[in-house]
Amino acid sequence: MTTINTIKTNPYTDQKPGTSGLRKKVKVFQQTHYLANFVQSVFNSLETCDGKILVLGGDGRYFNREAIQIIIKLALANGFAKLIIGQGGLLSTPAASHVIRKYKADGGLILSASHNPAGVDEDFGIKYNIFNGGPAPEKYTDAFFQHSLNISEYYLAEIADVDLDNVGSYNIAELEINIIDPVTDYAELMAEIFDFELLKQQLSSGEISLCFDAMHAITGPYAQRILVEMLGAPADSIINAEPLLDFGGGHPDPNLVYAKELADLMFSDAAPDFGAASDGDGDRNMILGNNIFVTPSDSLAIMAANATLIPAYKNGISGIARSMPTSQAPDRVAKAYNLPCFETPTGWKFFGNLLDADKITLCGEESFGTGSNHVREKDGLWAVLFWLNLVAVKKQPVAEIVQAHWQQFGRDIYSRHDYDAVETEIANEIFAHLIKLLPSLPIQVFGQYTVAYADEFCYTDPIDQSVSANQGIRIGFTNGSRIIFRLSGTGTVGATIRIYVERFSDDVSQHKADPQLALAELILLAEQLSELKQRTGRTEPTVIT
Ligand code: G16
Repeated sequence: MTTINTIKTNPYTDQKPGTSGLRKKVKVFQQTHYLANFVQSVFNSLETCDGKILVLGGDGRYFNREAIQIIIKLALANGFAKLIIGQGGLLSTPAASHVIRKYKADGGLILSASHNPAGVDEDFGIKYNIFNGGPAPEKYTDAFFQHSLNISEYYLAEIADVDLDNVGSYNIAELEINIIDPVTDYAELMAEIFDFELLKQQLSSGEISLCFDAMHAITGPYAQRILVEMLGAPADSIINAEPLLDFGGGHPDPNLVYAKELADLMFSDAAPDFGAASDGDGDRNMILGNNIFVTPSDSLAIMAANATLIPAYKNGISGIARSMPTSQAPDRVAKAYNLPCFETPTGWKFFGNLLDADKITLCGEESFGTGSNHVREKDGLWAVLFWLNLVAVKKQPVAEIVQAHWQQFGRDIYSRHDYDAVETEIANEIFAHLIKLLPSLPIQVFGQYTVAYADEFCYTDPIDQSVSANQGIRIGFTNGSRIIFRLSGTGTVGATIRIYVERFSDDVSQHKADPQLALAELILLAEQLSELKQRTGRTEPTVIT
């Protein structure tokens, strides 16, 4: 008989999940009972754990293995029947989503702080995904938080640490532990979606040359298996391929600032045809061509416009969804093809109901996330393969594909300015000030921009009618331009203020325009309306994408 210990504990008051799970500094997670409190609160909020199947894995960052051992003991003590764990404790977020769906698990715990840096002084995170493979919707995360505020004990099985490194299945007491290869199921799924024959032909012959930056995070082994071993790309097509506990000290956020090595290469004379990067847990993607960066909003629009060229979507797509701050480029494609188009709050969890109801096939966010109904998470390598498949079928460079899209639909010139680690109180004051300003803005004229509406985004889910209020400030102009203000839900230090600006242009001469110049008037207006610079003392954003 395995001994189950009841451990007395006290609640922590800061375990409210953010945009994507609970993210904190490693040192916060290492506090006595902290992780166990949260996981027990998740388990307490489920109807029952008895006989259930749970998937477990993470992005391999510092504290991943320790956390997994604690969770195994909690899961056994709480009555789970089976744990499916990625070998070495590894599973990318999209792979975990697929494994939950494929093996009909009841849910999964994914250990990751996504694109946030890793290491003893950096970030860790944990999120719960439900039976459909998607991030727990708000009614779940609210329940986790409520339980965490009232927790007084948790349950821990007295067992030795489990061997995570050998694939296989065995029992500890009544709990079946199944250690699986983290890549195989996912790679098989990709081979069902894309034309692997065509890709193999073009990648192994060098017809398409590529550079994929795994940023020393989870996608290294996935890219190695799929791009190199299955599709025949040269081994040096992957850079920073080895996953490291601290992601090599880098910031595994695939954008032009943090994936600088890749960006420099793609804008040099030595640029290959195709460049891409993914993030810490493998759900984000950045797409580049020779001397061109594809914004995530354009990427979604271009995917939607060309979906029928990809085997899995050859019969067409049911609809598209984008998060509110994502540009309106996908909406133009939806309109042209007479497809339903949905605008959801930021956070992948809001796409789950639409995907389950087959209202949409493709969805995406400006925050370097795109995905489809194949899983219930955004999916970095899927996006890379989608683009490679597109380039292979069209036999056109990325830049030509993008230019042709703009010719047909016009260009939504877009940029996001981030101000990181702003004092929380100051950030709250800025938002309070903006909210106060909103009623006075409509019909005011600022240079060439007349305000059409100014509000706080509130979303009613079309499937279950749940309402999510306060999802960011929108200022829309009569010419379709927008300024959006949002507070990040994934940061761990102070507050991160995001300003998103977009302007539509169907003037071909604007197709080469630098977004910072083309958007200068709107950016200045956003800074003036929010009084951001005066209030924070900052002179420029931390990151511009
Ligand atoms: C997470 C969510 C995304 C969301 C992003 C926004 O990304 O999964 O759906 O778009 O956060 O972040 P923020 O609230 O900071 O703007 P990830 O990749 O961190 O899991």
